[in-house]
Amino acid sequence: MQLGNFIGGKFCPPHSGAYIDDLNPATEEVIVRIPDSDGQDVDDAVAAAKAAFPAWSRTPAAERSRLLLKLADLIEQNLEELAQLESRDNGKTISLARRLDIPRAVANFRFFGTAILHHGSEAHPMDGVALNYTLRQPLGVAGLISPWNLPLYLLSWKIAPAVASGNTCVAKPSELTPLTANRLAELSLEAGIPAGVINIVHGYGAKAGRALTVHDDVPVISFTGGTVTGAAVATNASPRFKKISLELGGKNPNVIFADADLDDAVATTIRSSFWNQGEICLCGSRIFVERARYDEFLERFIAATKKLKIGDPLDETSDVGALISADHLRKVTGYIELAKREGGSVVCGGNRVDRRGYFVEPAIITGLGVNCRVLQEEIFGPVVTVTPFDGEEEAIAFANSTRYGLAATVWTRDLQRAHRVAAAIDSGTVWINCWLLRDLRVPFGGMRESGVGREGGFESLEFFTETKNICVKL
Ligand code: TXE
Repeated sequence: MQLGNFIGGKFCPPHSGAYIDDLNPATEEVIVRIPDSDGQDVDDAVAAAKAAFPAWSRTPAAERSRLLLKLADLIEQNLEELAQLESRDNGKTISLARRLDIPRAVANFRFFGTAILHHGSEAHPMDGVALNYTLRQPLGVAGLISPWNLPLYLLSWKIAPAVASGNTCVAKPSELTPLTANRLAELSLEAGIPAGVINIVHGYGAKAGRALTVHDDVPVISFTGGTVTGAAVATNASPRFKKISLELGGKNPNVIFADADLDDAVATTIRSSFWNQGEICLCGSRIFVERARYDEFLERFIAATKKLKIGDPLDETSDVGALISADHLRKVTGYIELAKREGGSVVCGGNRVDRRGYFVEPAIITGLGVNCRVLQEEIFGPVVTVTPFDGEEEAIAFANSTRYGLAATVWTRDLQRAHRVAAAIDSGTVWINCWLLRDLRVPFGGMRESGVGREGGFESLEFFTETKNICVKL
């Protein structure tokens, strides 16, 4: 079976006639073939989006809202099918796809589909001399590049605000996980979203993705993916003075003080370490535990990790599924080997599972210093390190010892310390005694090499619009 690009409301083959195999990472079998699109296909998609822009940008917000809410309803009605597609395409467990990925895509469309109704402009009267007001206008064709780890969740995080605020878009989903993007295209037609408002071009990042980032008719790029790729996107888009948002990698610290509620800290840390096989940019991968409770935490954490069931992602009872690809499996297991060479001990898991598919046991590593590569580089798999610390100052220094700054978690029952430490950690998000709770109204993004720009809430609507100051003499 072959998928097409979704351009101007129609599914079209790529100009080159070339296709890419899309594999199921749990079985290594080809599920479908997707277009290996090039610049010509991107040109077509951008032209379709550009043609749809004048009418869509003039469509009343209430009507745009109605269509996006209809799309949200359709995603919800097809939740089970979408969860199955996501699980087969990505290797994630069906239970997580059902609980996290697809409901969050519904929430994204509902949130931005209603936020647009409440988003206004500001006026600044100049003491009877003049009146300034700020007009917000959509930018045109938005280029949206998304990764494979939360395919529909992150694609909808971009499409929903872009389109809600009156832009049209060309989305380039990851070549590793095209299935739910394709289904979203079909549902957008069913919802009645006009042809050309949402366009989807499949293919490799270096070809189709790059063509989008350098396209003269695409004034805004929203990218989520790895830091190295983010740098390439910035290099290509910046000389063209595009508006760019980059949501990149992380090496998130999880700081557990001795006074923490350890039952909760262990249970939550299991999720923050191994949900989605550790393939969530917000997963905590460096766990720091105050020395007085280090042994106790480690023992309980290892025991809980050993109870996780690794297996067929479509099995309701599986806790850990397959990694996304053979390349990624090599990367992840390479870091487990590196940990040993750096002097660490793999105290739990870390072996490839003896079955077809890209499965690796969740791994816990101890005995490494904060400057080792394993604690510095993003692994993006089910691999965490556990390190003891002494006192608040050292905890903060350890947390801040990487080039990243995406998310952090702090566990303590001391209210003042919780706030002090949260403020001192260089991170776009800090969770206190919890993980992954997200109110869609809050700004989201990373510091340092975890990214540039903030999305979420009205900030996303602002990102996808340009302000114009209009000054009227009174
Ligand atoms: O993602 P890429 P990859 C991290 C994680 C992972 C590493 C690499 O550490 O191991 O990144 O993953 C498109 N111009 N994260 O290689 O390359 C690509 O086709 C324009 C963190 O799988 O970042 C895909 O659609 N686009 C992360 C998207 O960029 C390009 C999520 C992301 O792919 C491009 C995923 C180019 N030159 C990986 N090259 C997170 N922060 O959530 C690639 N792409």
